[in-house]
Order: sequence, then structure tokens, then C-alpha cells
Amino acid sequence: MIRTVATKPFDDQKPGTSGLRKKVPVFQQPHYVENFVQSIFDALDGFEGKMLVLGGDGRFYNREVIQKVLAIAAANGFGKVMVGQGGILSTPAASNIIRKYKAFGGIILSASHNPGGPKEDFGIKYNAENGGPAPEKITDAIFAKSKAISQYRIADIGAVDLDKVGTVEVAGMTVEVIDPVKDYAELMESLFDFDALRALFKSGFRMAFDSMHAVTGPYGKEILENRLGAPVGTCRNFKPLPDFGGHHPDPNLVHAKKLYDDVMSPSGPDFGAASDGDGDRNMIVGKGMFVTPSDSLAIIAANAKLAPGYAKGISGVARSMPTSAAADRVAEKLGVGCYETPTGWKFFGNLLDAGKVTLCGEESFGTGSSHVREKDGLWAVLFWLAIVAARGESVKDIVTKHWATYGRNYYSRHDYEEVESEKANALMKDLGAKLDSLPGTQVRGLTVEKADDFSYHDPVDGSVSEHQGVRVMFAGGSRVVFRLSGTGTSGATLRVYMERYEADPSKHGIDTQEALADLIAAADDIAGIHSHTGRAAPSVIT
Ligand code: VG1
Ligand code: CO
Repeated sequence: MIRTVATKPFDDQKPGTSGLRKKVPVFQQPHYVENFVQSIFDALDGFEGKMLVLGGDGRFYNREVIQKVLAIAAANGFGKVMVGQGGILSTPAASNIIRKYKAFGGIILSASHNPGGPKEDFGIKYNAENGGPAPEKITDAIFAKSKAISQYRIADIGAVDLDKVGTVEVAGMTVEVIDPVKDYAELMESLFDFDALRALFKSGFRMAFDSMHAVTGPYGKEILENRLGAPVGTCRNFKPLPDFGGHHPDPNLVHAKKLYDDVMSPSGPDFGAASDGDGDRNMIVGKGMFVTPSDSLAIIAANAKLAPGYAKGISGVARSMPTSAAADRVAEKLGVGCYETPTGWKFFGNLLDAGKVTLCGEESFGTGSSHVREKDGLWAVLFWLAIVAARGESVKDIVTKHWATYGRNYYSRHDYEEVESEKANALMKDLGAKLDSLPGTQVRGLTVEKADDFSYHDPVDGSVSEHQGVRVMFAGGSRVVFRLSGTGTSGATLRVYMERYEADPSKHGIDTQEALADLIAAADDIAGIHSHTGRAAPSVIT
């Protein structure tokens, strides 16, 4: 039976950088999930009888919301929903399923790298038929619908058994429960030379892959240990848990510190990698060398031909604005296009669809390619393994040689988390007001050349996205970028990104924070971080 339920709008259902993210208790309010899911469907046209892909990162409340989405999709006239077994699909796997089986779109349940649990974070995101996060046009329409909603449609379908692979009919709609790993593993096998990777592990190469108790556990086990023959034990924390074992499933030097320390220890593995809650981020560590995500993009671009899926070369590279310009130098040398987009993977979709770029990356541990329309953690790990296998060199050698060829972009991001929203907004407002007066001034010995608020003109559809971050550029190519996070769920997070280019190889061994000390000080002088927020130091440095 299909019911129409009267409801009232919530005023806070505006999707952020990557979908709607809130604390679990917010989602648990009566009608909250139903309103948002109905608003998604209300913003779309022509899905009658078509297929929806559905899955999540397995965090707390995942199963409940899967059941709700199934019931609302049935009532709204979808013909079929393909759902990952146990309600599980990593974000890149979901993107692949949407593309491979030509679905109308997909709903991904995740708050990515944010903690999970009854009092922690949850999220809902809509991806379009290209497999990528809905563009702003759609997310704006969803928000508009959510502010005007008066009813939703839901079918009484009872609980669908999510644990049994197979097909069932509910309220005139087909639900197919699929193996969440199989299609993704096949895709990886089509891009990389698995024989070469098997040989690498056979030769005694040792790695550790930390899934941080999040969604990539089963993917890592199947691909690395089962298919590539990496020793059992290569995959750590591989059992997805609803609360990620109480940790932040965020692969960086703070939250994956143990992995980093293990790889750095002389008796530890040669190579370490980690992924986040929903499997789209990656961290790469070699012995004696942490690879910054910005460098990772550049190095993958420079070595792309070493993987069979990219043997013909790449058409171009795109990076988010705050990401370092390391990839730009590679694109220039290769003679391919290079694009700078706002933060968030949704801005890469048009460039990928138009064939303008093959590789994309963000400083926030996100790397990906045209194989799907999301960033892809395990893909990046396999790419690094492929490069190591083909070159027969260590990660450290690969990175230092890259710097010697292209120069090094020293890079760091400082996050000030859970700042009171009014204080963060005041900081950005004051900063915006002084932009015009900055060029020509001196700060800590640096001359400001240009200062602006980044706006993006999409070269494919002509759309414009404004206020995407304040950039202060200095003579010599250094810069500082300021923006507020669009994924946080409490207070505001100020992100400050610093970058300095160094061409001279004899100066490539400096500690990053030291190399950027003048820029770090200049950022505070310019934006008054300390005086506005009362914070003497960032909460997270990556
Ligand atoms: C952050 C990152 C951004 C990334 C986004 C989603 O956004 O900075 O680069 O695309 O998270 O990543 P923000 O607005 O908080 O800076 V994920 O792995 O959460 O899907
Ligand atoms: Co993520």
C-alpha cells in the first residue's frame, strides 16, 4: 500500500560540499529523512520505471535509512533499486554501479571521514546518471523543494532482507541486493596489470592497508589479499563497524598516525595506505616519505602511462583551487589541459564527461579518474602500487626524483575546527572587505600580488559558482587560501591552505611547517585568525 503523509519543511536541509550531513539525532527526527529523500525525488524528472542505486558506508543508522529510501522510491514509481548487500557500497563502487548498469541515479548514505555512532554524523547524497555527485543546479533544486515540501509518498513494504543477494518484488518495484565488491574489483582489474602487482607482492614487498573500520575493508580484502596475493594481515581494521571503532575514519597524519609510524619504523612494511569512511579518500606513505595528496596527483599524472588503463596517456588534469599547483607543472610538460575548480568532487563531473580531463585531485586526500565520477581511495592505492612495480623504485625515490624534475610545492593545510559560526563568519567578512587593499602591501617580507574571492566559470556548461574561497597570492608564486568547510556538522571549520614553490633541489628536504613558516605567520596577520577565533593553533595540520 502506498501512503501520502502530510509533513512540514525543515529549514536546514541544504546540501553542502558533499550532500546533506548532520548529526544522527537530527536525521532521527520524525519525517526528517523522508522529507529530504522526497525532496530529492521532487527535484528530479523522468525516473518513472527507472533504476536507482543505493548503498552506504555502513555507519550507524545506515540500515534504517536504506529501508526508508526503498519504501519512498517504491512509492514514487522507481522500477528498480540495486542495493549493496548489508546496505554497503563504497562511494566509488556506487558510482561505478550507476554507470555500469545505466541507472537513473543513486543515493549514497555517508558522512565520509566524519565519526559515526548514535551521537555522531550521518549523511545523504544524490548522484546523477553519470555516477557523480549532483551538480549545484540539482542540489539547489533539492534545497528549494525541501523548503516547500508538504507531503511525501511512502510504501508499506516491511523490512527488505538486505543480507541475501538476490531479487525481490516490493510494491511493484524490484529490489536487487548485489555483492558490493565484485563489479568494483572487476573494474580495478581492467585498469591495472594485476599480474605485475601479484609479482610485486611475491617479491616480498610488504604493505599495510588500513580501512579504519570503514567501508573499504571488504574491498581491500578481496582485491589486495585474495586477488593480488598480498599476505593475510596486509589489511588492517578491515571489519566495517557502525561507529568505526570510535575513531575518525579520516586517513591523514593525525587519524592514521599508527599506520604512519609503522611504515616509518625500520622493521615495518615498505608501503602504507589508508582510506576513509566511504572509501573515496586515500593516504599514501612510503618508508621515509609521506606523499601529500597534491603531490600524489602530480606523480600519478606524470606516471599515468605505466598503468594499462591509462597507457594511451591522459587528456588533462583538474584540481580543486586550494590543491597545490604541482599537477599544473606536469600538465604543462605533457602538453595537456589543466583546470582549477572549486572544492568538492561535483565540479569535476562536467570536465570528465566532456573528456577534457582524465585525472582529478584534491588536497583533502582525494584522487580519481574518468573510470568513475567520484574520487577513489583504493584506485589511488593500486595506482601507486602499479607505479612502484613498474619503476622498481621506492616511494621515496619516486617522490624525490619528481621534485628534482618539476620542483617541490611545499604545502600544508591548517584546520580550525568547531569555531563558533559567528566568529568564523566575521573573519571571512573582514577578510573579504580588505581584499582590494591588499595588493602591493608587504606581509612578513612577502609582497601581495593579487587577492580575490575565487569564482569558477564552468567551461562546459557556462555555470558560475562564486565565493569559493579567498586567495592571497604573493610575488614568487606562494599563496594562502582561506575558506570555510562545507561538510562540518557542528560550528564552523576554518581551513587555511599554504603553498610555496621551490625549484632548487638542494632545498627540497626542509620540514614542511618550517618551509611555510613565513606564510603561516602571514595568514594570521592578514586574516586575524587568532584575534577572531581566540585559537592560538590549528586543531589539525595536514
Ligand atoms: C572537504 C574537503 C573537500 C572534499 C569534501 C568531501 O570539504 O575539503 O576537498 O571534496 O570534504 O570529501 P570541506 O567543504 O569540508 O572543505 V568526502 O571524502 O567527505 O566525500
Ligand atoms: Co569520503
